[in-house]
Amino acid sequence: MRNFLVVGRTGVGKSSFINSIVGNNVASTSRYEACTKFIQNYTCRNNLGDICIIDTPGLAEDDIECDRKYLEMIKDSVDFTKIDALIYVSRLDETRFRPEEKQTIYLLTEKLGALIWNKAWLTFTFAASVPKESRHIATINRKEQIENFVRIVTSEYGLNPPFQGFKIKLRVDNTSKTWTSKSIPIMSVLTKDR
Ligand SMILES: Nc1nc2c(ncn2[C@@H]2O[C@H](COP(=O)(O)OP(=O)(O)OP(=O)(O)O)[C@@H](O)[C@H]2O)c(=O)[nH]1
Ligand SMILES: [Mg+2]
Repeated sequence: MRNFLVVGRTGVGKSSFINSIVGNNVASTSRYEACTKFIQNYTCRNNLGDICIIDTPGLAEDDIECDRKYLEMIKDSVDFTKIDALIYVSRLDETRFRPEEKQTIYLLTEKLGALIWNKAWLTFTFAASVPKESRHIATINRKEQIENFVRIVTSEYGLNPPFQGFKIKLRVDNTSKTWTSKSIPIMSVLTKDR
């Protein structure tokens, strides 16, 4: 069984991403308000393997104390020695590197420790909201923004060797059944031994 911890700002599509993987609407989602308030585990079994995927409350929802409370909840209920990857979710269709995103990366590092980024994957959601012709460049730009910032923050926390970048990058659109990143079945990525 491989275990994944899904984190990111509120509304970026963490729960929707989990629903896409599990194939059912197991996790509640909301268009208009911050939705997930507790840590929730979802298991998924199919012929490609078993996974457990952990949904978490979105960060940068309200004030920083609310984020710290959510991160304490994650720390208390997740066994980090059993986590195969931290899946950091962000929207592909944003162009500016927002202060909320920076705050989220800061707080994740402060509360969960810089080492967590060594086993981090990056998932971009809302990919279909970016015109097809600009999707590739948008992916490169957003990935660099995020990776550069993670590198800066983790170096402040003394991560050595420095952050090497995300191990796996996925680009998806949760409203469409076809994965935009080369239509790779997501389960094959999540269950593959690496
Ligand atoms: N177009 C599009 N909409 C999406 C995508 N992913 C999620 N959404 C929509 O965005 C809204 C928020 O999605 P959620 O899955 O609830 O987001 P979340 O990150 O779990 O939010 P919190 O639980 O508040 O942290 C919902 O209306 C989803 O239908 C996507 O890839 N493309
Ligand atoms: Mg959610």
